[in-house]
Amino acid sequence: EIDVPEDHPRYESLLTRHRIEEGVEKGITSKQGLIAEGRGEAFDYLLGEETIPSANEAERAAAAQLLLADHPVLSVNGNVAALVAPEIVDLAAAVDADIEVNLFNRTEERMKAIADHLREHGADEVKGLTADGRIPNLSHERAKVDADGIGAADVVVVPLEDGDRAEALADLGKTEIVIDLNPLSRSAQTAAIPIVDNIIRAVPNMTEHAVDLRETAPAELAEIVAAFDADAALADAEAAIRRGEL
Ligand code: PTJ
Repeated sequence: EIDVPEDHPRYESLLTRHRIEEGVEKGITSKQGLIAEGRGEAFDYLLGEETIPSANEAERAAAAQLLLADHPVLSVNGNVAALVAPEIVDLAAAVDADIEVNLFNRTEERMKAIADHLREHGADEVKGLTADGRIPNLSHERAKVDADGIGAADVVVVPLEDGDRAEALADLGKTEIVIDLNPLSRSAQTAAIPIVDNIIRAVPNMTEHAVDLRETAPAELAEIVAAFDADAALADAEAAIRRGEL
């Protein structure tokens, strides 16, 4: 389906780009999603297109936080669905989380296309279409959530999220795990656990950590979460980007 030479030095980056293009063609990803992808790629290039150690720590802390949660929800938008649909399904299974489609530019067509796409990749229940809950302090379309999904969640994973929505969710008292390659974005700055890594590496690595930590006692999981320092992780990612060692 995708014609990218595997020996190309930037194989993964080209593959990602093709997936986003395909997402737009299938009505999953918004046109703005193409711009967001380009922005992400620039940061990823400067990070050496690899998971830096502080991001790996964040992914481990996020896995611990998700295992401790009473009602974790993974939020999926048009970019996330195009890039990591099967990996999101695996993570949800590993930490027993709900999956909810939650769009910045919400249209019923895209909501449905993404829910169908997730189901095709193994999700049995996809939330977001009921939209009987609201996030306060956001305009109508952007505020819609499922009352028994993100509305009732204690921990939410919001990848590639807009800053306003990330702040509004944090104001609601939800513990936020943000995946965003820009350590200076408001979403990353708002997060309890910011993960500065490409979502295509971050999600499978979170699942691996969750599988490793599955038998770990809650007190020990809580220690892993408490030992994580969000400000230090953001500063470390920013320093890595500024050094730009390639
Ligand atoms: O599908 P929708 O309607 O919900 O819209 C989704 C987008 C992503 C278009 C929307 O949320 C948006 O406009 O987001 P922003 O404000 O462009 O923010 C996206 C952030 O994600 C930016 O900081 C990018 O650097 C970052 N980003 C882009 N691609 C990746 C990424 N972070 C991690 N992995 C990526 N592959």
